Amino acid sequence: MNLPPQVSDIFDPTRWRVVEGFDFTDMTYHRQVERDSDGAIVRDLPTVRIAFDRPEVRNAFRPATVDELYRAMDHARMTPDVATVLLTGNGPSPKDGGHSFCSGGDQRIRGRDGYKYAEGETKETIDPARAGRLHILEVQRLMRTMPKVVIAVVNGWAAGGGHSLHVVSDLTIASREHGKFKQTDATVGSFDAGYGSALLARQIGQKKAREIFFMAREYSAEDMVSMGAVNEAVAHQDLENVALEYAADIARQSPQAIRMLKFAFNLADDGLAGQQVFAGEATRLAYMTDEAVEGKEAFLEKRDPDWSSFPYYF
Ligand code: S0N
Repeated sequence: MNLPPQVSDIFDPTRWRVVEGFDFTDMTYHRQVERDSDGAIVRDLPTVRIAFDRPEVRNAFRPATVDELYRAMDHARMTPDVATVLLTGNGPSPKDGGHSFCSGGDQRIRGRDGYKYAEGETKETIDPARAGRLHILEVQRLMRTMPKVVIAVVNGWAAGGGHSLHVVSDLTIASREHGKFKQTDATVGSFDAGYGSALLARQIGQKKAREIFFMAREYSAEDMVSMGAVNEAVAHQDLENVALEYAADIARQSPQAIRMLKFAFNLADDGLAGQQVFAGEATRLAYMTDEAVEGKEAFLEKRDPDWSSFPYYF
């Protein structure tokens, strides 16, 4: 049986294959599969698993991590038969057994000048085109605007920028034993003043969101469920199974309905950018109508469009 390597304590290799074509060092990227009794892959299923793979630093992200996360997420966005992305963390840590989803920006390589250096890189050697990019925000926007459901599967610490990634996910499921939440941005002098804080306040209310950011306290998965920030706290061993049950329920719905609903949920909070995403999908649907085809064909045939068979009111 040709199974992918074990990457976490709750990863079931029989359910996944490695997505080919990526040479990742900081992330893993798997596609859910169905196998026959001999272990041969019968077919792909509509869920992918994207995971931080730096458990020795609580899955902190450095620039290379964010690049890989973006590439995997964008590949999932563009794969037509993928409905759901599980975002999670591998582990536990080989050093101390600690469990982590993601602990945010790697503090060892954060420059005073706002740059995030790769290991061995300096202000003098950094590619100017890459300098000063806080590009985890690009990942957040991709997760927010992609027409797929992103589920944060919080298997351990969600801290700092890792906490923000769970906030921006469509749904969150957390390990009852190991899921821990702590917004440490202000402790280390950083602040996610976008989705990480403002969207959190929309989700759970201003007072609780301010408490989480201003005091950097630790919260359990069940605390977060009671605040409405997490959908469900489940036994650690069951976490990925429950996530896959969520994904199976999502895959039973109409893809078009899911994307219209996701964009509708985002619209008011995302302002004109949210309207643009929703409207883009509405325009794509409108292009499929006879009315839109009449407009296009009239132009190509150099005649006036004939709208007479298209009502102003249904
Ligand atoms: C997660 C915490 C609470 C876990 O505590 P615990 O279990 O006691 O473990 P530790 O012993 O502390 O950690 C184990 C080892 O892991 C290393 N480590 C942990 N987190 C990081 C990290 N973020 N960066 C580098 N190393 C990390 C520890 O040092 C330790 O290593 P050893 O064994 O060698 O001693 C606890 O670990 C904790 O509080 N971690 C720090 C959390 C944090 O403050 N994260 C950064 C917060 N800020 C951001 O994430 C920036 C956000 C961001 O990136 C952003 C936001 C908006 C706009 C742009 C950006 C951007 O910068 O791109």
